Amino acid sequence: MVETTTTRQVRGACPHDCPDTCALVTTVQDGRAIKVQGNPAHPATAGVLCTKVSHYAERTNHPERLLTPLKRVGRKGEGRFEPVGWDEALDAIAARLQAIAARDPQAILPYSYCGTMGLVQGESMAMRFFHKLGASLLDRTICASAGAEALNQTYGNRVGMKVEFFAEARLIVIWGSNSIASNLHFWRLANEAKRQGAKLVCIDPRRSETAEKCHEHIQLLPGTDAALALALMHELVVNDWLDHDYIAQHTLGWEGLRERAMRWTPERAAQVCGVPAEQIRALARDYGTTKPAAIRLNYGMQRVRGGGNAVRAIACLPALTGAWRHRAGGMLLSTSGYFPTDKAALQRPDLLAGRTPRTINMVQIGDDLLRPASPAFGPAIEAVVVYNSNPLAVAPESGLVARGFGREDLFTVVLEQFATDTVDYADYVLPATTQLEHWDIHSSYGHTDVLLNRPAIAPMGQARTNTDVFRALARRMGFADPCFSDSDEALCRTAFGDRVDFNVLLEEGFASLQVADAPFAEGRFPTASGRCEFFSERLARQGLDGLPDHLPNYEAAGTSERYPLAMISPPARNFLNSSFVNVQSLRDIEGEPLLELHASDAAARGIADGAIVRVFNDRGDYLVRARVSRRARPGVVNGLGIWWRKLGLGGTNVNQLTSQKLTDLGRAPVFYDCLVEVQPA
Ligand SMILES: Nc1nc2c(c(=O)[nH]1)N[C@H]1C(S)=C(S)[C@@H](COP(=O)(O)OP(=O)(O)OC[C@H]3O[C@@H](n4cnc5c(=O)[nH]c(N)nc54)[C@H](O)[C@@H]3O)O[C@H]1N2
Ligand SMILES: Nc1nc2c(c(=O)[nH]1)N[C@H]1C(S)=C(S)[C@@H](COP(=O)(O)OP(=O)(O)OC[C@H]3O[C@@H](n4cnc5c(=O)[nH]c(N)nc54)[C@H](O)[C@@H]3O)O[C@H]1N2
Ligand code: SF4
Ligand SMILES: [Mo]
Repeated sequence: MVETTTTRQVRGACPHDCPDTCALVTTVQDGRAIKVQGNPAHPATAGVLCTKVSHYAERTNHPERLLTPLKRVGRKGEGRFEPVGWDEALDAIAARLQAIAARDPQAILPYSYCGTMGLVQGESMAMRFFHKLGASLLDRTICASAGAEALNQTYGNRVGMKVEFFAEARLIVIWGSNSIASNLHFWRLANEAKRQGAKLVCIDPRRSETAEKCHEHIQLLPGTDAALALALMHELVVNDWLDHDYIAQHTLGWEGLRERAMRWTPERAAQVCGVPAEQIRALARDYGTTKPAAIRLNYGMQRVRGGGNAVRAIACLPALTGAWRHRAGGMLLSTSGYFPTDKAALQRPDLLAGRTPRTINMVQIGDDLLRPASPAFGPAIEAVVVYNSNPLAVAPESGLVARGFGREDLFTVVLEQFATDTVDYADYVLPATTQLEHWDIHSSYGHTDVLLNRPAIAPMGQARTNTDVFRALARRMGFADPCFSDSDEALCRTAFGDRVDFNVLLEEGFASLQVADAPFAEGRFPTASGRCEFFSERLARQGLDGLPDHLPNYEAAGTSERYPLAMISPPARNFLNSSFVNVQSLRDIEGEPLLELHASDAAARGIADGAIVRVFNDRGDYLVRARVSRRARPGVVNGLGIWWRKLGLGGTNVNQLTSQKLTDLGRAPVFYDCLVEVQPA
């Protein structure tokens, strides 16, 4: 007998919503993906993947993959289905959408986020379809829009330091991020700097894996970062650690900001932040006197009422000290603004043909699914098409989200790889390909390379790409525009046009953008004034404060007798939002849903380590195992996310407790601005 094993390697890109956007190499044996590794040729990846994506073959070949279209036979939420053929499913979906669109297409809502960050399987063919239809638009705000808007208003775009130069910094401030969990390749660079003698400081209400490995941990109360930043400015002024020349030439609005900062003594900020004034003074000294100093800001600190203002306040710091003069100084929150993505060519808003559908904010899907028709709102939502997202688990106030999706008259279609909580509410479930089975192209928000993802294997079972589903629906709806026939490879080429050399992508798998090493060494911020705008004329014109300020949380710690504990819900290290929760090997590492609380808060409530507790507020209840832990500070509990509701003890997850309120800038969610009480169950 002759052995005919064939093995080959295919280059790709990690699809997940993670700043690292790693380059992948998939080993395929006899048509089956057997191993996924980091591409050693891609500098930012350096041949290393996180634990989650090292398990990607397991996820792709998972016995619970959805492999045929399904039609609901049980009640909404029950998750009982029978298999149907693709044609039957697509015909039924097209007919139902057509009937609704004939009355008002705005009654149809796409709901999607970043299950894949791919520009093709994300918002390309799908947006073309919904634009042509005239469906409601979705405001995709659930993650980063407070910080994004803050950067736009301060630097003019979502731009910052090049991540590789963190390795040369002498001081690194990790602000609102658990880098070891969510930004592993940055952490590698931070450690390189540490070995060269750099000091690492972490600012986080939780003593995270990252915080305990830094030299200093400032364990402030949630939502108090702007107060801390203003007090740092106070100290920079008082001790004259300012770069007067940089301020004069490259910033706007210092006089006003200076006046405001002078009202924030370290003592005042210490009161608000719940940390010692001495610690604030010491951080100011480090930041004011160490060069180059770099801030790795991340999204954890903007999920509160004043999140936008806090990002603005922090973004001012490197302009005050002139840290931007050095390539290893400055700040990085996002690099996404550097990418010359041709969104209009991918998404074709021209297909709206003059119509201006209403916009639904994805954060408030709970309320909006339950809203009746009205002149202000427009038609009630009659159909939702979900792809690349799991709203039942990830959207705030999920009791209402479940009630909304539970409406028997709502028509719900879900494109998914797995039977998530959202799938349980679908009328039709369409099996989706994974990254190993389709083409895609990726920008990044943590580095400055474009990555190409080639399919490594054929689609599993009857799975189809998102693009294929929307092409097929477009055909059935009679949408004849040629753009509905574009192939995925053609869409990959469209994403950057000739601004990125596609041949380099085909050959290497990645291509680097031309970005200056020290992009703001001589100012030239992409704002209207060309300066770093401490004062934003645009915000002032909207009737908002033109200068950054501290805005207390909607639900600030210590302001409620009934709900005395502030709860944050950062992601677990081995999940990616609610993805991977069903991968057994990763779930085994995480164990089960946990609530970390400080020994003093546990003792005051008679809660022992390991006990099942009820976490609650006016929005709902969450049953979870308590872990009495040094990771929690007094007064703050950490409900690690984002578990699937159906895997939780009481059939809910942490978002049962979070609210649908919005941030000051960017209309974003306030997941970490949430008061609760905890009792033994
Ligand atoms: N392993 C893993 N990696 C991920 C994800 C995941 O789910 N798992 N999610 C991905 C996604 S979608 C995103 S957006 C990024 C997010 O990545 P980051 O923005 O880096 O956020 P996290 O690592 O989630 O860490 C947030 C940290 O902020 C802290 N925090 C909470 N409230 C406050 C506050 O008010 N102030 C300050 N200073 N800190 C606060 C939390 O305790 C937590 O440690 O990570 C991506 N990477
Ligand atoms: N309490 C709390 N809630 C949070 C957060 C928090 O920190 N705390 N974090 C928030 C943040 S930062 C974010 S970004 C959101 C994330 O919210 P989502 O973007 O909804 O992220 P996931 O939970 O990972 O769900 C993505 C789904 O897309 C599916 N998927 C992946 N690739 C494809 C594909 O190619 N095609 C199709 N059809 N499906 C695909 C996956 O199987 C997965 O079920 O959650 C937010 N919710
Ligand atoms: S999730 Fe992040 S760290 Fe893990 S492989 Fe993907 S891009 Fe890399
Ligand atoms: Mo996110």
